[in-house]
Amino acid sequence: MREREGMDDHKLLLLVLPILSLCTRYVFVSASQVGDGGVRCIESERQALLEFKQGLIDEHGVLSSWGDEEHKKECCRWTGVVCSKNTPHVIGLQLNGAKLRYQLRGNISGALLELHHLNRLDLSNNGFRGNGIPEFISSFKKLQHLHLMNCGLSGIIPYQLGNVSNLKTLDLSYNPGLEVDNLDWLSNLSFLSLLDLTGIKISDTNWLRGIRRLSCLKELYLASCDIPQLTPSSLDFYVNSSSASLTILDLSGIKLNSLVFSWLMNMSMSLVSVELSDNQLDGLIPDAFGSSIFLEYLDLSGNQLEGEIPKSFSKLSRLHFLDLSHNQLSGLVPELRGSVSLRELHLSHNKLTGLQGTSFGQLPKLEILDVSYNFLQGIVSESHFFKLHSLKVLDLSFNSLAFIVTTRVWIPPFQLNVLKLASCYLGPHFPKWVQTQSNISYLDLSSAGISDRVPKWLWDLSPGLQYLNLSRNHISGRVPDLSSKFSGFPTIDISYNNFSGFLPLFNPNSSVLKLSRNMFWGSISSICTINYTKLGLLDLSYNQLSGQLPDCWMSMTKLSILNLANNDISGEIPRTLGQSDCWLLVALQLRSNNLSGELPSNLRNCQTLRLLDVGGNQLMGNVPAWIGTYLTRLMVLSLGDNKFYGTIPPEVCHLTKIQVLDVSRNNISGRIPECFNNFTSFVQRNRTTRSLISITGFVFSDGSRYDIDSYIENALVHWKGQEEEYNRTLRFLKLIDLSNNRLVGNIPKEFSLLRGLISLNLSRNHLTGNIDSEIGQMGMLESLDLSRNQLSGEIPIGMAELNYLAVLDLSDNNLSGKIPPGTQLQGFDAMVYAGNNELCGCPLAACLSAGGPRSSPVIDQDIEDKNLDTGVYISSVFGFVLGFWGVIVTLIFKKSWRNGYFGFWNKILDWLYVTTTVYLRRLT
Ligand SMILES: *[C@@H]1O[C@H](CO)[C@@H](O)[C@H](O)[C@H]1NC(C)=O
Ligand SMILES: *[C@@H]1O[C@H](CO)[C@@H](O)[C@H](O)[C@H]1NC(C)=O
Ligand SMILES: *[C@@H]1O[C@H](CO)[C@@H](O)[C@H](O)[C@H]1NC(C)=O
Ligand SMILES: *[C@@H]1O[C@H](CO)[C@@H](O)[C@H](O)[C@H]1NC(C)=O
Ligand SMILES: *[C@@H]1O[C@H](CO)[C@@H](O)[C@H](O)[C@H]1NC(C)=O
Ligand SMILES: *[C@@H]1O[C@H](CO)[C@@H](O)[C@H](O)[C@H]1NC(C)=O
Ligand SMILES: CC(=O)N[C@H]1CO[C@H](CO)[C@@H](O)[C@@H]1O
Repeated sequence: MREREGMDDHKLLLLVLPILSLCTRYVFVSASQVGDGGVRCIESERQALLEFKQGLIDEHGVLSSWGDEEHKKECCRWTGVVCSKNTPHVIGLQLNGAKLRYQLRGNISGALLELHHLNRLDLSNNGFRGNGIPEFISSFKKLQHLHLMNCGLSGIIPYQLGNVSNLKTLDLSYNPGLEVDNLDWLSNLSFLSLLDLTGIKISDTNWLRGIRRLSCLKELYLASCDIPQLTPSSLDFYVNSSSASLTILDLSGIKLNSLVFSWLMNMSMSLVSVELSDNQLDGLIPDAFGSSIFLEYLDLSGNQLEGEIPKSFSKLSRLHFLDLSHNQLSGLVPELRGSVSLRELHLSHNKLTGLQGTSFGQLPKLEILDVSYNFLQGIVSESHFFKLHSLKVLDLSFNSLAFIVTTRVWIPPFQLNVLKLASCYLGPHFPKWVQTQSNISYLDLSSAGISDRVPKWLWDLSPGLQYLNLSRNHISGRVPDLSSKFSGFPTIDISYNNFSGFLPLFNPNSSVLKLSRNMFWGSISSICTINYTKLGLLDLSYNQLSGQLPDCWMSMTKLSILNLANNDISGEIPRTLGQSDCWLLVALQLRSNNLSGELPSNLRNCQTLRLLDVGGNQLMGNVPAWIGTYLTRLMVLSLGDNKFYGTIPPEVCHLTKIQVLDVSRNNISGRIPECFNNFTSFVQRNRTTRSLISITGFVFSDGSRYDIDSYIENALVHWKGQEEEYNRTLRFLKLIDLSNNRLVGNIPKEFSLLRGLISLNLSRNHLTGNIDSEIGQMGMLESLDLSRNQLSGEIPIGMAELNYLAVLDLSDNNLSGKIPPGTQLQGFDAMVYAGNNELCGCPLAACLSAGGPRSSPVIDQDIEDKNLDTGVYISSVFGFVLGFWGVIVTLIFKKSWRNGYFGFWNKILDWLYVTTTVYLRRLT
């Protein structure tokens, strides 16, 4: 969908550009000859214009030529005023704000009515915010052209416009505040040939009826209107189809359904340009399009059209633009031999399965061919490109095609600018014919099954090369000095290959450099030649780079992702990292290196960070409090497997967006702060939040976007590595890992409030106290590891409510009592509970005396658990009673026990009292 967004931007730009354009001031001067000194201008019209000017706010003096002074008397020379050639009357007022460079604001004065001969009124691109369309306009009997595009007008369009019976063109587009509730008045405009209502609200359910009455209409623009669905009744209305003269039609982005086809097909003989993109068209594309023999432009992209592409398209000999992308079209791509004018063919994002014959091979004018993201199978060879002399853009990516050239030396008939063959099998050798493409600026040969040495010519292929993607092949060899190669702001992705040798010098203007998963070795200091005001992404992870991190991180104004993980980089993290301008840094990954020293406090300046991963190094010092105070947008924080010491600063709880918190395998002591319920992302139970998606990606200097979300998702996969398998979408992962430290004290009660948490690991610490009886509230928990602590007390019965729990480890604690019976807690392996000497019940050995006399010396005052229902109560009391009498009986017979357990008895009796009182009170 990214490309589609791009298109929207493009459209927006088209709208905005004229307004901003610095074109020289466009001055309309009367076309008439002015007699020496003689003033042609009619006084009453001049006064009317001055009064009109008074209603306006003209901050930039656009109308400075309008005035009462002697030398300004000739109103036919005023900016934007057009007088007739033959009579002195003002016939045109052209004050388009885009052409005048500045906007006029204010009100449109009724004084204009004095201009009885006005034929053309253009006030587009001005700021009449809050005003409606003035009703007096209906009194201009001679008005033929009314243009009020993008004027900030609002309100209901007055029906009286229908009285301007000579109107030929009416443009009210891009006034989002405008609404028309009835289009019947249109029928009076029998000369109307152009109607542009783009972007306004049309609440007339019979809108099509009004439009179909316009027998002279040639151009209709209703794109992006808020407009009711077409119903069959809107088509019932009788229209003499022979009168239909529509040639240009833009109905994109208005949720239109396929009923529109039956209307269109009745005027198929006149249509030249049809734009129906981003609607809700479904079903088949009507074969009848093939009879629209004048059709030049057809855009049906972004719908749900199915079935095959009609073969009749081949009859459209004038068609030069065809876009059927982003639909559900299937079957073969037809031969379009007859569409000899075709210049652009966009078929991407469909379900097309193959190519018929040589398909597009016969289209001599074809410049853009995009069949990416389909299910195309089979082999593409030279013969498919036989006559494509004009081809500039070729995109076959993400199909199951193999591109096999059979001649030994193939010299293609085209010179491409863009070649996208991602996931197209080209291998095993590097495709030689690419060498002939010396104008190429975008080259994507990723995942192409190439197992070869990189050819030397590649690096000098084209001086205009800006994008090179060779990732996910088995390409080997060295990368030469690139500092003077490529142009613009190059993107280079050669990740997942077998490149080796030293890191090359890069083009200083590079915007994306991905060299991860290769075998580059040696120092990384060459990255210092990069101009960080251009670089957005630097990924050198999974290589064998060593040496120190160079100290050249000033002005990283564009840098969003820096990934040096899984190398052998040593030394301290330089202080300049973050010292200035890390405004856009989203991810900093230094994991699995040999970095030492402390985290430089300058990183606090990088407040946009979402992912900070320095795990698996030799870093030390306290866990910095500034992480919580400044880096409040963090979603992933990994400090694990380092030498951090001290306590967990309570400031950590400011990280309300955190989803992965890993400080495991350090030397952290003290208590766990009692504020973890501040982690709202953990508290929210919602499984479907797309939290990581809130990073929408950054825009490069060349306008392209980079998808940071998918990058981070991948990063998380790597980050988790083999340590733990998490086979669902990683953005849903919510994890806390504090294991392998020296934490003491209780597990704070706040943990039970983390209802969205999926994995909790507190193992290998010195935690004491009970497992909170409310733990059952952590309903999303799938993995819980509390092993190797000194936790005591019983396993709370609430734990049985953790329905998703798949991994559990409570081993090596001091837990006691009976494992809550009859729950899924029995389903775990006995190892899960091992090393708790006083724990019993399935899957461990049965408790002595049917209920566990050795159980629970600790009285659980929290038994009054709101979540426990009466049934649970009854069973627990029943269990108690059984155990109680079991003990009594034993004690009666074993005297030695009686003395030993005297103290224990006192407690049990207290507990019996409390429990039964509570229980009885509840029952009544
Ligand atoms: C518009 O024309 C109708 C008749 O077609 C007339 O009744 C009405 O008064 C006119 N309105 C204006 C504002 O001229
Ligand atoms: C329909 O069109 C034909 C030919 O253009 C014309 O002769 C006829 O009068 C039209 N009929 C109506 C009802 O407008
Ligand atoms: C390069 O291609 C791969 C596979 O097609 C893709 O995942 C990756 O995002 C591309 N790299 C860039 C920088 O566009
Ligand atoms: C890590 O770096 C230290 C110096 O900071 C060095 O002594 C040690 O050998 C390095 N370890 C590895 C595994 O490279
Ligand atoms: C919880 O987070 C908010 C917002 O960041 C912060 O103001 C508050 O101090 C935090 N509470 C604790 C106990 O840290
Ligand atoms: C952990 O920190 C303590 C002091 O807090 C220190 O005595 C101990 O040696 C440290 N252990 C390691 C493995 O660094
Ligand atoms: C008014 C008119 O000519 N309507 C025709 C439109 O086209 C359909 C077939 O597509 C005919 O059935 C209608 O008569």
